[in-house]
Amino acid sequence: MCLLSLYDTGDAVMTYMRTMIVALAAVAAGVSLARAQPPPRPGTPPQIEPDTKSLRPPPGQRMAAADVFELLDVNGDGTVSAAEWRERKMALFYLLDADNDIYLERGEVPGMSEEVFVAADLDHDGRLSGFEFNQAMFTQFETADRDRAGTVTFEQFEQYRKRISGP
Ligand SMILES: [Ca+2]
Ligand SMILES: [Ca+2]
Ligand SMILES: [Ca+2]
Repeated sequence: MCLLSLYDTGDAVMTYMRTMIVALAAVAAGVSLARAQPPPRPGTPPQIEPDTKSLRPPPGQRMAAADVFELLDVNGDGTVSAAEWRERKMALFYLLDADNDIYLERGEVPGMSEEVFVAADLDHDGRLSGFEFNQAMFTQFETADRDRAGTVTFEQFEQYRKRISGP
């Protein structure tokens, strides 16, 4: 009797352990399934809101710094924070891409020095993809926030814009 109940208990523990192992295996399988999802293809810029096409200047004209700044300043407090910059900086890419081919050719960033352009052009094809733009040193918040105050003011953004799209 005593042995039997001990056996029963042991069996129950084994069943419990087996259930746990199956459950853990299922979780592990779920994790590896999630990891198997392919990463976004480099060169495919993330879709952004709002639509930048309406803000894009007519051919031959520069984008208005005030309009772009307003787009970047999500909460409308008059400065662009690092989080706002990260959220909206791809809007700059779309605005600068005048011929809408999802690449920035040399002529689309006339204010940019050759050195900065070459450094950003990771695959050396002479144009900047959305991926390259996103990764580039010149699109990092710290580059625009020159005084390291943690916010980009309109004046700083105007200077930044000139360094990319010219005076
Ligand atoms: Ca803001
Ligand atoms: Ca282009
Ligand atoms: Ca490139």
